[in-house]
Amino acid sequence: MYHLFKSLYLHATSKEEYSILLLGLDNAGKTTLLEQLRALFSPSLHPNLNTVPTVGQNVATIELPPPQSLYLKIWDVGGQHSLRGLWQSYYASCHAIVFVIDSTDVGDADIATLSTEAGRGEEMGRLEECRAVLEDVLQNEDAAGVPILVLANKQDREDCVEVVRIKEGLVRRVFEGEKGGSVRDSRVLPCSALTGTGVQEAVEWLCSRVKWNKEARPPLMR
Ligand code: G3D
Ligand code: MG
Repeated sequence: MYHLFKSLYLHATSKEEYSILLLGLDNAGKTTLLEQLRALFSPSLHPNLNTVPTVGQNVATIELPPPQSLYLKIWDVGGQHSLRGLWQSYYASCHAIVFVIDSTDVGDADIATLSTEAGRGEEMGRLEECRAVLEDVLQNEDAAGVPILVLANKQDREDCVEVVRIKEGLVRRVFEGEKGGSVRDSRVLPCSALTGTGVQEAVEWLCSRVKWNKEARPPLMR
């Protein structure tokens, strides 16, 4: 009887927890986004927006009030080239991926303008690097079927490329290209991790998609 009541109690008081993986090139704004999320959902905290390049990982758990009533555990695992090998180990246990793009550092964001020779020999441009890294994520078997939110970050800056160009010129072409991997839930949204604009919308999309996909990737209960 005790065990029955205990499990009923735990069931009534526990919430679903979903893991979200923040990926993207270094300097895209992942750590700033993590700090902004932490502050948005714990109003007593002031965001620490003075980020330093991430070595290792940062993690934050945010609690969403009703109607969502769930936890998001957000992993920022660093985007420098040397750290990207670590991403693989997070794929199998994540429920959604956020791919952060620096909208001021992708040229004209049109991968059709890249020559096929680009990236071989000479150092890769940032647009080429962004495409290659996004393709790697999409092609990884452990990340198959995981919803992906692409954030066109730094939209507060005057020199940013607008979201529609990033969506049409880069993201759609990668998703529909031969290295686009399997069909999956995805969305491209504009945001500014620094000012917080668009962050709430990003969280709403993530909550709805991880719930939608919960049979394929069940949450932890805590
Ligand atoms: P990363 O974790 O992806 O490597 P960071 O990126 O979060 O460390 O951010 C890299 C730089 O971009 C930081 O500037 C940060 O303030 C800036 N940044 C991040 N998001 C935004 C944004 O939405 N708008 C603007 N204008 N800047 C942003 P510094 O100068 O500290 O290197
Ligand atoms: Mg960082």
